[in-house]
Amino acid sequence: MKSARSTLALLAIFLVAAMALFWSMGSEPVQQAASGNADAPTDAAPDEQGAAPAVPVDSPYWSDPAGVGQPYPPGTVTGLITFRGNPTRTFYGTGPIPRTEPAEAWRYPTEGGLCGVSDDGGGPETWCGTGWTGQPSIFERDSRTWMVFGAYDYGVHFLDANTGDQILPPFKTGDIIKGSVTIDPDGYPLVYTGSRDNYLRVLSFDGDKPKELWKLSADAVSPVKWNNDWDGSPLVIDDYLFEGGENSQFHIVKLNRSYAPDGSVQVDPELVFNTPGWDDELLEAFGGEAVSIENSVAIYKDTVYFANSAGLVQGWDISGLTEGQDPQRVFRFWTGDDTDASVVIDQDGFLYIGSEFEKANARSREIGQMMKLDPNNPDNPVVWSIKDPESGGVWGTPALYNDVVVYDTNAGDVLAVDRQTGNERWRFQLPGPTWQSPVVIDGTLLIGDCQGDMHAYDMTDTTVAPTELWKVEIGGCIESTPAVWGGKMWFGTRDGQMHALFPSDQVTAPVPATTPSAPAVGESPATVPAG
Ligand SMILES: [Ca+2]
Ligand SMILES: [Ca+2]
Ligand SMILES: [Ca+2]
Repeated sequence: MKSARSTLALLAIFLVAAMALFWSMGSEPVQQAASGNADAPTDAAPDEQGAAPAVPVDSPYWSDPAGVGQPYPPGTVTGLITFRGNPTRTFYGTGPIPRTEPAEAWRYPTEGGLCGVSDDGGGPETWCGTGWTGQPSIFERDSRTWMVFGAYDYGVHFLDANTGDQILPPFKTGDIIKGSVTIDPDGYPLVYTGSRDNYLRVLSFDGDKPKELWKLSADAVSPVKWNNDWDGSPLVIDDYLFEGGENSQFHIVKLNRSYAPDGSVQVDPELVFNTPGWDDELLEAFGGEAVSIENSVAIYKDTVYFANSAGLVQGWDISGLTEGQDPQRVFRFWTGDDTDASVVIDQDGFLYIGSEFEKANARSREIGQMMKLDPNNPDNPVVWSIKDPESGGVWGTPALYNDVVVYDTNAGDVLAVDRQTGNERWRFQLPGPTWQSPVVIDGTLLIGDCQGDMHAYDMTDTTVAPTELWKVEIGGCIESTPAVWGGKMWFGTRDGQMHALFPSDQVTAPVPATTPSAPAVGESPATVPAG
């Protein structure tokens, strides 16, 4: 949060004063309130063991470096509320992930699947469950743990994360939802979600059913290229929303959130900035119009980073946004190939990139599929890179953990790379493709495979190959990124359902083991890229 937002600063001062007054009146002091985040995670920032630096409420930046590895920066919502948890896409939830085999607490729906028919140009097909990226959001609200996610049945679902019961009926968009929703970080009962139906939506969930308050069409801006879906998980900071679209444009929306006199939440959004995510140099070099932005934008300090399907990684300076200055592009790097993994940023501002290997062009052979970039050295930003075309490259968003970065590949490789040197520490193989993003919390690596097994590995020592702690057979390709909260785990599969795995001592009546059903119909991740 930028200190320039004087109203917020004043509000904070007022709140502190009000709390001080409350305590001085002789009430029981609420200790958690003083720390501001009662449920602060126990896992340290990726860079450090032990105490993580506090994220300053009055940071001069849109996204403070101290927020790397931490939950969504100062806001009022406790939870995992966007794809990879925060603006640098480096928070995966809270542990501890159980070290012994968990039990399946619930499944949703209890019968049948979350299926919908969609046509990506090759004719209508039935899609089931959740896929890439498909991470649920988990958050605390009204003494309940909520879970919100979009699925292939066109629906945005609102569940009690502990029971799997519907809190609200689903909101149906006009097509399948591939991306991960974002929950408003400031406590407004709002969810931001894309869909393949060409709209990015703002939905409210303060009533007895979710309500559409606003939507942005992929055709609202021009020029556009290639497609019109919205897969990226938006970021919301200080009433501004940041989002890339498959229309190949980057958008900034001023949300103007407030409450109506009757107490219901309202928005009055205004598109304040948009820019093509391509340039002539890219079109010429890449040789095509497929320049969609499908990853989720990331923000570090005052720069927004994203990449597109032609492999252009870019940074846009937003330091003057609130003063009416248009963002300026300050970083440009071409990987050569489709980059759908989100840009991951560490505390020092280095970028970790994963690219696919589809075009098989000279640039992607030269640059490689996994890389660390230094945006402060724009003429020669490659700190290290790994050439691994045989793997097909990367769809999952890499995970930072202590001194390594963990990638997974289309071929099912899971590997750790020394963040300093770029040397590969270890690698193992799962039944691919693995398109989900690895989750590492408190020394435990959680990752599923496309045969339908969820695995946990001991990763406390990053220098040795992880040993498997447990494996649970779920059935159905696990293509979506899991959400973890308090050691409980949630993820959807391409078989059609959302699954909840809890530490076994917290499950009284486990769901019977699944019999893997017929292979999911529709797009197979093995043959069709994330377009
Ligand atoms: Ca579409
Ligand atoms: Ca793509
Ligand atoms: Ca897409």
